[in-house]
Amino acid sequence: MHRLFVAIRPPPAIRARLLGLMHGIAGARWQDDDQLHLTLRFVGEVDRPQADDLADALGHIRFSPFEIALSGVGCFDRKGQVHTLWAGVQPRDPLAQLHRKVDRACVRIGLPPDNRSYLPHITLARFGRTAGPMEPFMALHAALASAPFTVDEFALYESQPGQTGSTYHMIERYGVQN
Ligand code: 2AM
Repeated sequence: MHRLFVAIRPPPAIRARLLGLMHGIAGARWQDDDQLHLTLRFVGEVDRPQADDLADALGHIRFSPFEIALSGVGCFDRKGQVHTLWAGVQPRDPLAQLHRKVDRACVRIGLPPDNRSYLPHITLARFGRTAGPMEPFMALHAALASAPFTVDEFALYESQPGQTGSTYHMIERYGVQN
């Protein structure tokens, strides 16, 4: 089985900016450069034929290039415990549109639709039980902003669990086609 997701890889200057933020929270497992991405659609475990079908279906997606920029930081928590720290992006609309197109491609090949609300983000760190206080970091970076960057491609990735977090391998890249 293959654990897949569809994501946008931020350009080097944006990744460098994010890597520069990564300090100041005890217990944070900061992402490294290779791991930085903005998920459009988490696919989950699929078998080889489904992975091939999905790779094909994604090739039929048409979209126009658009611009986004970093915008603020946020957390995901479960039962009052933060597990993910992320950087936000704006505007979210063109990402939500692309998310829907990717979701339709998934449905077309027989996967269930993703009915969860889509909140585009770039994960910066993950936490176990021992997360230090987040407030100073959140306050410092609440107004995080960047120059806009163009999104003109996305890619299908495979996630492989490892001892220092997951390793992501690009399977296929999809550009803007007119
Ligand atoms: P996260 O960074 O917020 O955890 C690969 O795992 C990518 O798919 C990550 O960006 C992850 O988001 C995202 N993702 C979305 N839903 C997921 C799920 N149910 N399990 C694992 N990853 C998920």
